[in-house]
Amino acid sequence: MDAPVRTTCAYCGVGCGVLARRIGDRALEIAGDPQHPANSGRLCSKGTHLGETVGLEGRLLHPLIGRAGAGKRASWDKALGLVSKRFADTIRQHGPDSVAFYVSGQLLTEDYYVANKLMKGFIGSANIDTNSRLCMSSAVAAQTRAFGEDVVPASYADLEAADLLVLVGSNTAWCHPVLYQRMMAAREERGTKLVVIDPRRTETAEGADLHLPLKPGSDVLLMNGLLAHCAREGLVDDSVLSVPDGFWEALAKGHDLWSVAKGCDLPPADVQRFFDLFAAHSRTVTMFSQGVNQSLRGTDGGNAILNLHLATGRIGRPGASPFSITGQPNAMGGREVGGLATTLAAHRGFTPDDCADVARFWAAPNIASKPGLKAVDLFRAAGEGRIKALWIMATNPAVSMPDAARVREALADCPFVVVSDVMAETDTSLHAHVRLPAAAWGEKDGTVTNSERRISRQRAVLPLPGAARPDWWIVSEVARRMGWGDAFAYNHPAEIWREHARLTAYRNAGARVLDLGAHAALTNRAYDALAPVRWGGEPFAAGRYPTPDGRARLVPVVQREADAPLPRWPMVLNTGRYRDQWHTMTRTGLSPKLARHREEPLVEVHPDDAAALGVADGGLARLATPQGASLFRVALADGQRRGELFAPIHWTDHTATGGRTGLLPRDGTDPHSGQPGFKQTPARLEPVALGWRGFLIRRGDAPLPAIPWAVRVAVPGGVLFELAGDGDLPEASLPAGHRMEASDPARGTRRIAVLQDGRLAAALFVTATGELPPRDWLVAQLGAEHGPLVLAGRAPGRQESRGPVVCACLDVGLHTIVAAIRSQQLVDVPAIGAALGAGTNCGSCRPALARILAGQTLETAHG
Ligand SMILES: Nc1nc2c(c(=O)[nH]1)N[C@H]1C(S)=C(S)[C@@H](COP(=O)(O)OP(=O)(O)OC[C@H]3O[C@@H](n4cnc5c(=O)[nH]c(N)nc54)[C@H](O)[C@@H]3O)O[C@H]1N2
Ligand SMILES: Nc1nc2c(c(=O)[nH]1)N[C@H]1C(S)=C(S)[C@@H](COP(=O)(O)OP(=O)(O)OC[C@H]3O[C@@H](n4cnc5c(=O)[nH]c(N)nc54)[C@H](O)[C@@H]3O)O[C@H]1N2
Ligand code: SF4
Ligand SMILES: [Mo]
Repeated sequence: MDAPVRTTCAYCGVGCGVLARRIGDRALEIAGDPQHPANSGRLCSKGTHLGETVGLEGRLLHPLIGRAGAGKRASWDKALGLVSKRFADTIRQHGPDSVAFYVSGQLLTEDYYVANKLMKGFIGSANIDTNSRLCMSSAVAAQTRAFGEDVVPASYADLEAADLLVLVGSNTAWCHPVLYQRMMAAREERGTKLVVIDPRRTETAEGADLHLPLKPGSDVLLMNGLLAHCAREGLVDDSVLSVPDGFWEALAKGHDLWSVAKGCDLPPADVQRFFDLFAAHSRTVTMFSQGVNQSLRGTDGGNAILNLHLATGRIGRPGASPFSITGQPNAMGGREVGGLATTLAAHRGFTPDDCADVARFWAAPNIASKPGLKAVDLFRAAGEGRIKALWIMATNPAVSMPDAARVREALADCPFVVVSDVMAETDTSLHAHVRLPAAAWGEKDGTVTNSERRISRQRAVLPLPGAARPDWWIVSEVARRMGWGDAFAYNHPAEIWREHARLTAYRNAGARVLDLGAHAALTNRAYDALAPVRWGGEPFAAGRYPTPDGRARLVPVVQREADAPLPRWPMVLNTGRYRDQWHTMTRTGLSPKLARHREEPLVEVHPDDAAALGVADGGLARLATPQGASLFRVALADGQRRGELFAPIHWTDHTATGGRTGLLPRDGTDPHSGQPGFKQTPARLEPVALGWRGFLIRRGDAPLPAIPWAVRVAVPGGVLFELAGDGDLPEASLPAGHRMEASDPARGTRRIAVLQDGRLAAALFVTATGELPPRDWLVAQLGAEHGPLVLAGRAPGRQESRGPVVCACLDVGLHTIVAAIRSQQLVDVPAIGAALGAGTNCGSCRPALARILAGQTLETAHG
């Protein structure tokens, strides 16, 4: 058996260390790396099930030329030749600003560095932006305004040393689960207080000492109110800060407790409790994420938090820091190399000195001299014909950009689109003239930087399949063919790493915190063996900041009024993530275990709103915004505020006919950062009644049936489609074989099973008004010998359904858990673990178990 390889998780910005052992051709055994400082051996559900996502199904294994459908396999030489020729021709005819790259926080630092160097130093435009624009750019802008450089001051150890944790717009329990576990462990030990600020009562909020379900977009007011309170209480010291004239006078106005509570739509007593907790605990970490960033006031929201920490001295000390947490595995590395259109490279901007330095270092013939187009503007420019050649790497903008239908039109109209991806068919690659097969997680080799600035190696465990190649290689080969071979003559990622390290140190002399000079001479062996290492240390411990006068700056920010509700769009749509899916599901969607947590895209709505609108729990509804509309399954959620809806971002054309959240958000952006305000879009919800509902399961794969509601769910050995429609059944999705049928016209029920060689190959069950059996048993029968009895849809004899899966690792369902709590009188999460195993592996479901327990306790108390 192969020895395990030390690498890092493919997913979130926690950056957990993973031990991956190859077992057979394309299979991996996954464990948390006990030596990695981010996770000390822990993994969440997504990390735990990485092994289920490394198969070759759906992979892009060869370059393809021609738009989807007409895509023809081509050699690398031909594909690279075409890409370089079309880019060179376009630049010659229309200038460097007529081309663009749109890249991703899921590239490795080496990939990112090479792409940035090609665009900004050689093509001569800064039209390279990244999906981090949709994710981190408001935090980047806020930190740059306050500190003079985009530096995250905090470390994970601060979360454990704090006495008070304030989570603002972060569903940590689902989105950064291992950090959440670390926080919970520290809390157990030292009684850390936890405040969660989020309009929704998430599982994160459920575990908190105080949850403030504020009015969406009112974070600036709340944080300003807290700072005004601190000023009144004598808790601020601005003697070492740079403070604009009139800062405190302006803050003193309109920030009394009552005005703040009213403006945030919160009970004044809760706001007071928050203020008192903050005043009482100087070791405070305020962690903020997309609830702050993805707002039309995201940069101001970030600065309101930074002001608070700077003015109360809660920064640069153990357990006291603001903490903008990153989303993607290498969002931070992308910022370091300069992958945003608004930075040049290595934390430098576009001053003449910066441009001259970087040009000299790269021996660059065409250094960019001004910022390029930010993501939303970039796709707008493509739609208007100003971008004529576009290369998209490791991101799926046809789904993840706001107003995605407009983005699709722009892609369709763009004369030349290149997509580098690991999957053959994504909603974006459908529009590509050239598709380039990239090496995937487990095959690629390089570095990533996590939320606490810790650089870790990702290492290859599996061989490159087909013609797949690392992204840095692909970009370098294009650069070479465009005539810049000398500057892109890389043979190993270590060469790129050393160059990046040298650039960060080049003419730095303490001007920028980012200085990787110590790595400039790393040998290839040392690079291969590189242990996780943090850059920057505790950068602000001495109170010096990378600003001209060495002082951090308080930035005056005011709460902008919310837009008046639009008459036809009375509700507000909030969007975000599910615990067990990653973005557009191109990888996590392959895992049957991960599919179990939330199989379908739900729109969550407050029960009172649902009653008023006439939408029923479990029914379908049409969610519409001025940008578009899509069907969703309705879930009543009393953790939603009245008037607000929540929908997940994960489903695509490939995975569902409904649930298409990407089509809905408006493309307005924050004025400082250009980050879209994904969390607040005017919307409305209407009930939809369809004639029948059902499901289809089959061995192997099949295209998504083209009916109003069809959702693809990965199951072992095949696929499950959840269905609803009006007209004909999607019988074309059934494979050939021996068909057996049963129907009950009174209920409008039809059941079809298909046998191949006596074994169950597929089943289609639909009903107009009746019940459908749980899917588990039938799924487990795929490939088993059966006769007509299989049409019963359940095992002979009475069988309890285990209900929706709560613990994905040990496959434990809600009904099983509730039954055990009642019959065995289980009183806490460890007791559930001891009885059923649930929550004992990765631990991601522990917040859900706590919630179920609380519900049971409530029921007992009431009845
Ligand atoms: N399971 C999973 N984990 C992930 C990802 C994934 O796809 N799946 N993606 C990763 C990435 S790239 C990112 S960026 C992170 C994102 O991690 P998070 O930011 O934690 O996730 P989101 O669900 O986008 O949004 C967080 C919360 O912001 C709240 N919110 C909405 N509006 C407001 C507001 O006005 N004020 C406040 N205070 N809160 C508000 C939402 O209700 C939501 O609960 O997750 C990372 N981790
Ligand atoms: N409505 C709404 N929209 C959002 C958000 C939201 O909260 N609400 N969040 C935004 C945020 S924070 C983010 S980060 C984005 C994420 O959105 P995207 O970046 O569009 O989502 P992913 O599905 O992660 O896309 C990554 C793509 O890269 C491919 N890929 C994976 N590994 C590699 C590799 O090594 N090389 C190459 N070349 N390709 C690879 C995958 O197959 C996939 O197609 O979504 C944004 N969009
Ligand atoms: S918390 Fe989960 S998804 Fe994030 S890096 Fe760790 S294992 Fe991966
Ligand atoms: Mo993100």
